[in-house]
Amino acid sequence: MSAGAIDATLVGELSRIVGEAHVLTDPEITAGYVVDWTRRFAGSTPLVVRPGDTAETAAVMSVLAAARVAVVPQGGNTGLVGGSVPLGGEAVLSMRRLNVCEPVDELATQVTLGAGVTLADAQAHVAASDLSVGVDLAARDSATIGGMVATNAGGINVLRYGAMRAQVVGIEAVLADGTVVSHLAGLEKDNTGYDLGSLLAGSEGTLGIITRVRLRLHPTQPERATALLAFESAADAVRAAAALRRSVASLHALEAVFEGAMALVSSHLGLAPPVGSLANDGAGNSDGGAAWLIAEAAARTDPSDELGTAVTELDDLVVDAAVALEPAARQRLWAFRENVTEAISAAGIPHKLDVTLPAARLAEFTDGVEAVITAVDPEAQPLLFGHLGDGNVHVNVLGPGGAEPADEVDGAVLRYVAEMGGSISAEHGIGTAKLAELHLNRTEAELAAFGAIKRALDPAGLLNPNVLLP
Ligand code: FAD
Ligand code: 2HG
Ligand code: ZN
Repeated sequence: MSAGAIDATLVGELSRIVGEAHVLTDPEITAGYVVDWTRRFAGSTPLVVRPGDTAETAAVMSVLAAARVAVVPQGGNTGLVGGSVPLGGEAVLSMRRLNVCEPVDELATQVTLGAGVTLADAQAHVAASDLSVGVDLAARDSATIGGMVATNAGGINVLRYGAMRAQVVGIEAVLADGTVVSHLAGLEKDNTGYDLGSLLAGSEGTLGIITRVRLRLHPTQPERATALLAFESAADAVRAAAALRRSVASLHALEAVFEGAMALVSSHLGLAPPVGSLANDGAGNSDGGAAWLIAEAAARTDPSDELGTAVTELDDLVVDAAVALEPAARQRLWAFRENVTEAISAAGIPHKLDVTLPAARLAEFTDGVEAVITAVDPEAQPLLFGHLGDGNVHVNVLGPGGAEPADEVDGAVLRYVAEMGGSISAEHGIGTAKLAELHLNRTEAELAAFGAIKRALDPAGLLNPNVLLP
């Protein structure tokens, strides 16, 4: 259905809508659109179309729908579950040219952004009004607002502001047949029926093409204090995280890096962790080698006393701590968390299992998951880190020499998560990577409801057909 229907007439029709320069068919040029960020998922496409606005997106979709061409919407292509690349030979609809930042609505503290605006550009745009976007993540220079809504992205500030869905106060999208649905008034109270913004958030390109998003904004919190804390056990880190969440009202981020991931990122950066020591440093130290937490407080007035007091009250739980206030010093601490994904990618092609555990099972999980993995693939190397404040652990698994681990590792870890009452996808989505395991978290009745919604909005199944829905 996808490749066969594309001929010169169709390419001509699309070129008339978006301009010849924005219909790409040369495999050398389309190559950048078919492999995902991790390099684990690679497909092929006969066609990449790059519309410039909503009207062009709608016209392109009606042409593709009439020709029954399946489509993968793509933003920054930083997604980590294989959902943004054409694994079944689909056309790619690249949304990056929809990059208009409309003026900040200072009275409503909201802004309307094109789907292709990068998070970094959105952050810079609203910072001029002393406001900030509620979601922040390390892929900010490439990840787009449309992609972030489509995945309901989480990131480092979820414990304060919620994930992307919680930021959306209005949405505009193009449906599979080219119809535009637009609801961008951004009224905080608006009970006039189904909330399409909520439905499209987390829909991973399967229900509609997001073209514009209206986001709620938050007052900037310019005064910051950041602590890096080392622990001898995962259980101590989990207990400390719970205590910090209760005692630090200005808590802005609460992140974790476990031993294997800390060893890898330290070696990638060429720096030893500023506190605690790595068990494999050859020195035989035991002063905190199991887990590290980064706790950041942010407020309009200096939050360092609040954070400092809370850290002191952790007492014997913490083996060692460093606190930084100046941006450069804080960034030096953050480097050990923000660069983990890049360090893993430099080491090989991981399987990424992004999961949430109930607080009561978190430490048991982080202690037990290595045995679950090595029982399936004895040579696999687990690397754990994540957003501990949200109960969200990123389990990355590398095979020997950086190769992929055995495929069975994924199912084993995700079953372990489900048995503990957790979620098999905390923030990255299901994509194609976790399709086979979705049933672990969703009942047959729920999956049937998903299917009914999909058929209602995309009866021909043209939007991202290899993603999310079994
Ligand atoms: P893409 O990767 O292009 O697409 C992702 C999905 O959204 C696909 O299914 C695609 O079809 C769909 N899509 C894209 N644009 C649209 C649109 N306009 N309309 C409809 N569907 C669309 N994620 C987190 O949640 N938290 C993190 O902390 C985090 N950190 C990251 C750090 C790094 C270094 C990297 C590489 C990734 C990280 N991610 C994180 C994952 C990724 O950045 C997010 O999933 C992000 O939301 C993807 O945005 P994108 O524009 O790159 O979307
Ligand atoms: C993060 O929190 C991202 O750094 C990426 O969600 C996680 O690489 C990963 O598995
Ligand atoms: Zn994350």
